Amino acid sequence: MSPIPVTTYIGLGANLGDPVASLVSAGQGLRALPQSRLLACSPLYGSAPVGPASQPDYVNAVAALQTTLPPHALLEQLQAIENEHGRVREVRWGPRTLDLDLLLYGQDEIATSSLIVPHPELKNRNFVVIPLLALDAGLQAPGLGALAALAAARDRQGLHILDPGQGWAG
Ligand code: A4P
Ligand code: MG
Repeated sequence: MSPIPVTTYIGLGANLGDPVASLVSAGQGLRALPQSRLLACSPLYGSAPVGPASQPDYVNAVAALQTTLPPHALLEQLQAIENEHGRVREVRWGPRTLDLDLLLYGQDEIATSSLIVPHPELKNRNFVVIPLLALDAGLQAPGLGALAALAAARDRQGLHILDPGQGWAG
């Protein structure tokens, strides 16, 4: 019997080189993943850096992906796309050419040494919560409840939709 497809959400972020080009190319990478179908992409957002302040603003977005890949296999695929974009892991929360985070994997809760889902910082980051809600205003996250309620408590400080922010993933 074939595995049941799961809807997952991937956070994309970049603030070095040409961040928009990196996200466009990462979107193509997501579209090409095995056992997967890219369902939708949020607008692109410009976003003030969280973490060390002496780094450029980020471009962020979220993609919805339907997949039959198990969670750790999906994470490996995301890391392969990061590596194709010259990602070098140096400073925690420091600048990067491309960061792909596995935000949600259906309603699964995962806590292993290499993968925590929902992403532990999801609820603290308007550049994740607001794009998620752009894709699904009724989205629920395990352990967090309705994201709309989280967003009500969050501001949009430092976050703006880029022009053109739609249709970037083809
Ligand atoms: N890992 C565990 N759970 C996950 C998950 N759900 N998704 C592990 C992805 N990876 C996960 O990640 C370190 C390890 O986390 C991985 O090897 C994986 O096994 P990393 O991407 O190598 O390290 P990092 O990104 O430097 O650290 P961290 O804590 O993951 O940073 P974040 O959370 O990715 O944040 N400000 C704005 N405005 N926009 C941004 O996009 N991004 C960051 C990076 C900081 N500030 C930002 C933004
Ligand atoms: Mg990361």
